[in-house]
Amino acid sequence: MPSVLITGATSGFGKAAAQRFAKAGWSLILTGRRVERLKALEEELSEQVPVLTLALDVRDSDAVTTAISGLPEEFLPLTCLINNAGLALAPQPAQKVALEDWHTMIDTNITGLVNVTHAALPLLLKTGKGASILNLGSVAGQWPYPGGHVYGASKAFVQQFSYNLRCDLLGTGVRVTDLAPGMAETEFTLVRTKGDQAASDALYRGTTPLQAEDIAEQLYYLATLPAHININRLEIMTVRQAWSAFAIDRD
Ligand code: NDP
Ligand code: 8X3
Repeated sequence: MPSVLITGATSGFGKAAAQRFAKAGWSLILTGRRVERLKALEEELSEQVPVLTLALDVRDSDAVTTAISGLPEEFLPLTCLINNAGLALAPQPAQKVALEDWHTMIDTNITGLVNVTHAALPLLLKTGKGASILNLGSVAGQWPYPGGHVYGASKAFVQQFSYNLRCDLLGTGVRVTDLAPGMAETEFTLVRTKGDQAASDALYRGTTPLQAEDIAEQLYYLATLPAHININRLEIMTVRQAWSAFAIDRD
């Protein structure tokens, strides 16, 4: 039975991915900070497949290394790592935001992702052919927009880190993908606005955002491609989102 390690499984893409991989019979290693949600997910899915939950903050490198290096044998070999835990904060212009929010994004989206990757690499290398690292990037990593500042930059890191990993992993059979979604309706905007449900509802109202299940389906697709195929970057948007014109400052 293949096993998948999903960071940020307590909500959104990570939770939907856990449900999707469970449906296909994969063993699940699920992480996140909110213990009650992890417990609920374990209760929901452990009737279908073996589930191991690890309450983890991805920013804590010691905790991450200890947990991943000590995975029980029954959850090995590790076939797929989904580096999904992440967040945006402070949608205001750069000159108006708190430095602490920038640090939190960098610590989570960059340092956290690197912590988990470093800890899981030995296990993925042991699996070799057919193993995958699926990193959640974003359209914001490629396309700038107002208020994107450190969030977009952190996702640009995810893209380049994914590409560079591919170079080093050449010959090992381990695949790496930067999966870059556009607007998707999860708790993402609630987190970004620090709990402003009205702002979150307003963003998604009157359009058709991607749903967490759409991304989960892509993750499952990527993880189960024939072993000789590596999709380097997969950018995905709702058909109701596109780019906009350059902004011009006029007198
Ligand atoms: P959600 O807010 O719904 O889920 C985010 C998940 O990340 C939660 O499970 C949360 O768990 C976890 N998380 C956040 N910080 C930490 C941390 N320090 N340690 C461990 N886990 C953490 O958002 P999405 O599902 O939308 O986002 C998932 C990923 O997809 C993110 O990387 C995001 O940047 C990216 N993305 C989202 C898009 C969108 O429009 N929704 C589009 C493109 C990319 P907990 O709080 O329990 O720790
Ligand atoms: C989040 C998607 O469109 O808000 O990564 O940048 S978007």
